[in-house]
Amino acid sequence: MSLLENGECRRYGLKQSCDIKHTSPCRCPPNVGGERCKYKYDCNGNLVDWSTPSYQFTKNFSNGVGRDLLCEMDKGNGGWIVIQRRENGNTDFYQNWNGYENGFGDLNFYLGNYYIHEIVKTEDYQLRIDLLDQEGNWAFAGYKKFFIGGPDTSYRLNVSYYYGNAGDSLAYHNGMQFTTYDRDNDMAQMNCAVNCAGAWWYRNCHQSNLNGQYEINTQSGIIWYHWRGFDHSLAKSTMMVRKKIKHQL
Ligand SMILES: [Ca+2]
Repeated sequence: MSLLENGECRRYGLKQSCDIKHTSPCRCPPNVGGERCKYKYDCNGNLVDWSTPSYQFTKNFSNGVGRDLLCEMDKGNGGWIVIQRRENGNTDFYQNWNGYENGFGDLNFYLGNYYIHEIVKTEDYQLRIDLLDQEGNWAFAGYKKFFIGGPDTSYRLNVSYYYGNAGDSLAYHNGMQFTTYDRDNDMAQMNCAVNCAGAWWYRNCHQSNLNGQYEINTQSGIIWYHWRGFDHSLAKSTMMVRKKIKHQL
């Protein structure tokens, strides 16, 4: 809890604990000092009651497509748009460039690089990744800066300012373009998407492979190296983005 300081959100005049120094002030921790905060932010940046549950909403994108998005309100103080989710092995994540650009899936899904870029292109978004291992342990990795470039950059990854308890298995991928089995943008001689049975911002392959194969305990699995190594395929994964709230001090 060292990241948290007691303070008052000047912008809204709310007396509550805020993470003043490190992330987005005025986002209330769900439970501090035995008292629940009264408010948290939703995915539109509105302050809502702390008990507001996760919800779906429709966002219209500049290509004319309306997509249903999931707003996660329970994890990390809420207000997160889910961009990737693995819950079970029922969805094929070994998809081609077009699949990863436009998205696929339902319960298990990838929102699509085009849409992720459209959401985060203002470059004031953060990323949170929640992971469940095969023994039922949870861990998370947060990044205070998360951005992917547009199609002309092959959705190049720009991620930094890690925090969390899962370890930083994305730093190795920072600056890389996206690779699928039919489009090789990685630095290895072979195609890492083929070699690791997924699609990711591969470098000379990976330290994380969250679009890998379900229940395959090798580098082709759902891997977050700094937490469970290369031979433990994770049972669940959720990737979420949230717009930073500018505070006024
Ligand atoms: Ca290659």
